[in-house]
Amino acid sequence: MIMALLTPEDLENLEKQLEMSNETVKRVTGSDLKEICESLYGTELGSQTVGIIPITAGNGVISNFTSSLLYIVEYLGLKGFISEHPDVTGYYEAVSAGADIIMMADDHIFTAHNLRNEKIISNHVATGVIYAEIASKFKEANSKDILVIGLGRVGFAGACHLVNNGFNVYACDPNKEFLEKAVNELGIKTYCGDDRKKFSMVFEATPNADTITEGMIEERCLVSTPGIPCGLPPEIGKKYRVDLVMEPLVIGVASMLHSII
Ligand code: PYL
Ligand code: MG
Repeated sequence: MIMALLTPEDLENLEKQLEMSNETVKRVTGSDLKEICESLYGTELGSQTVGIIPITAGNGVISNFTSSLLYIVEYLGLKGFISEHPDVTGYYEAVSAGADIIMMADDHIFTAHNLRNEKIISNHVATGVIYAEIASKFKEANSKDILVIGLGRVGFAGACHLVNNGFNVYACDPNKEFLEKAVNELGIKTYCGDDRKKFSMVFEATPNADTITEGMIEERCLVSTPGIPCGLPPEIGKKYRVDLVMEPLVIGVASMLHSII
């Protein structure tokens, strides 16, 4: 199953996208991204060096992917470098140069591996967990009910995290097998369009637009999504008091790094 791949356009103005989403996170949850990651994983980033390796497999290198990772690593206060060579040669180079953490991605897995403590994480798990966590910390929520849209690798990881943290998870996915797996393994409740139930917290993890409809959301609502394109139609965002936390890479990478320190 080919996962949705980032495009160079998705990664443009990363600093602006990060500033905007971090400001929203702080306003709607009371904590900023760093505080949320620190309390979520119980870790603080130190002065580790991250070796970033371009990978030519599959669709090949995304022009600004590794440079975006270097920006994020340094934004988070770590040291980083991009290996001169890609693939195996780059891996050998980065480890030999003393990298503490290796980051690299093919078309299926984007991983961060801490060579010092052996911890390893994938972007889809770390992203699902952090975006679900952000949705669940909405200060103005008046119940533990939370809607998860999309139960693929990212959505399932987020739903699992929310169930483990005692939230009433309602979820939907057009793929019946994904839905059944989540019901059987996580005990989530299924949500379908003709339910009258409305939510003030929504975690959306699909590669589709317009997955969020008026019938799903309270008048005041937080939508947290790594999904590209955005699942929230702009007219609905304007018509109701909806806050949106959405950003293509930084939030997911911050979660990855905090999870393996
Ligand atoms: C990690 C992102 C989040 C969403 N989709 C994932 C994606 O686009 N993965 C592909 C990343 C390919 C990177 C390429 C390079 O430049 O090294 N192999
Ligand atoms: Mg992200």
